[in-house]
Amino acid sequence: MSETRAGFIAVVGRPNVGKSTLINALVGARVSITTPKPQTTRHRILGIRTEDSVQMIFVDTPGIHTGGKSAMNRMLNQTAGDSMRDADCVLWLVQSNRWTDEDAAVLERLRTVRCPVGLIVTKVDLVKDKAELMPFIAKTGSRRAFDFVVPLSATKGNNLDALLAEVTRVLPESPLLFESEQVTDRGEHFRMAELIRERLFMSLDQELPYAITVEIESDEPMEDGRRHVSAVIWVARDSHKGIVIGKQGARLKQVGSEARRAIQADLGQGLHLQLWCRVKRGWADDERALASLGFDLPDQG
Ligand SMILES: Nc1nc2c(ncn2[C@@H]2O[C@H](COP(=O)(O)OP(=O)(O)OP(=O)(O)O)[C@@H](O)[C@H]2O)c(=O)[nH]1
Ligand SMILES: [Mg+2]
Repeated sequence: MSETRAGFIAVVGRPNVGKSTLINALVGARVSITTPKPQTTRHRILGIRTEDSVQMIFVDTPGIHTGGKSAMNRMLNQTAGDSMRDADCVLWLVQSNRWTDEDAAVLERLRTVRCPVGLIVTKVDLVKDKAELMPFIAKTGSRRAFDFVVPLSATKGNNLDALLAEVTRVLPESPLLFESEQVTDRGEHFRMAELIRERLFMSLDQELPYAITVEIESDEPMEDGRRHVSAVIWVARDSHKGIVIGKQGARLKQVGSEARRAIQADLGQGLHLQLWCRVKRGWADDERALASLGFDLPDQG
């Protein structure tokens, strides 16, 4: 019998460094939503890549951040921390030539990690003169001991092979843990809700209310073969409802049609999508409300 390797690779870093984009590129499927805005990812999401005898189970995590004191902020940071603790390997992402206090906070969290840690310098395509990257990579690489350092661009696909080779090297011998065709652990309704939230985040500018979550309320087959899906966009304040709905419902309508197209592409099936916006006051500050909306609350110890 041939030897197989498999393991969990936690992908961590401050918000917006490119964690989800990298995992999607490595898995070759859009398993996690991405936007130009920080705090896009809110859950632990697996992206699975299987090649012959090696299975890499990438764990997407919420960006570790310092601002924000709500129950949701605590939950996001804790989810990221737990994923690191349970991993066989950790990839710490830092954006090219950009070091912030939040990166320093993540570095602090890495102190207790005992498994192999790789430093991944992301978005190298944004630096025109590559010589300018060298001092940054050297400086960041000296901040702790790393098992490997890989600068790459997920959007351009540069140097992903180097990362895959390093991860393969450090993964433990293990039977494969998922079916080889499976690319994520998340089901259809989760992905639908995420695609709606992605379109909403893209549509909202600076006025973005972070306390938005989406819940699939019903999903019924229609006579014409399509599916009828009804989803609720939960906001935390009355004033946010107007922002989400937009002038004469324009934003909700546009988000609805963009999300419908994205979901149809994911499902490969026609869809009728109905969106509602409702207020659940202060849900992001309330752990019970978070749990009822499908957030996995960390153990309280
Ligand atoms: N130019 C460039 N942009 C990138 C690259 N990787 C990611 N981005 C962009 O960076 C932004 C953030 O990417 P995400 O993948 O959502 O970042 P994240 O770390 O998952 O963010 P959170 O989920 O909020 O913690 C998006 O606009 C991406 O398109 C890259 O290699 N090059
Ligand atoms: Mg993300």
